[in-house]
Amino acid sequence: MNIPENKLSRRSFLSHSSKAGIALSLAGTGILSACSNSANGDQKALLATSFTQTPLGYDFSALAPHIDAMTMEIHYTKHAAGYAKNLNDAIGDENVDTNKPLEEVLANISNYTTKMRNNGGGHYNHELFWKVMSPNGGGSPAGELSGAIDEAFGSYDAFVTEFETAAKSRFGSGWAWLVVGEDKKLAVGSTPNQDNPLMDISDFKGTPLLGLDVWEHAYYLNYQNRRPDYVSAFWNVVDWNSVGDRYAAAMM
Ligand code: MN3
Repeated sequence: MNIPENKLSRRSFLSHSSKAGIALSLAGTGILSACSNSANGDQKALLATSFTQTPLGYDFSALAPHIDAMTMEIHYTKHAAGYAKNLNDAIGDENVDTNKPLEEVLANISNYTTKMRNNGGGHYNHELFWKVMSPNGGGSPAGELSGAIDEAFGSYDAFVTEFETAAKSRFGSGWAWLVVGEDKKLAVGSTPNQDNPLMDISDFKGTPLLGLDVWEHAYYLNYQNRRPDYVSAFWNVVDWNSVGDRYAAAMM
């Protein structure tokens, strides 16, 4: 493989592709697997989500006191497991090729049923949520992500304020997001229900780096009606290494 030519062609390809479609297009054409031994392929694979639940990388109690053990257990084993099960029913009913990543379905979700939209979104959103949290989380972003946050929002504190506003002001159930937009710049927004920024029907689009579940089931046992307290506590468990890795992959 001629490395410089490969990099050049990838760059040219990426510059003409939508962010949300990159990993999908690569996976779908076999380019991703062809480059599976390269750092580029490994990084892109970070943004691909499977159709089944990934085991949690930590104990249900590991995020306490910020997110309590019972909330985590019910959230993972009941709510998220339900989305995964219903998604698998839907992919059978609607003949989805599961050799392609879930992201490809989400990017074309207008062609599928409401069941696919709700459960495909629900599964993707939770898989991301578990990955961007860690018992060793907290602190603040480093490296290129830190610089990009400063550039997009003015400062880390300004980003936090904007993200918290998105999370607190989402009426009813939904998610707050940090994404890389099609312009390669960071943006904050929110989506209703189990929609997400990968979906073609979404008003807010991009490649998700960080997502916060603001459905009541995510916080009610510990925080009751105090969503703002839950949103503030979230920063103590954010895994900025994971978010930074996603940023690097999304910018390729
Ligand atoms: Mn949830």
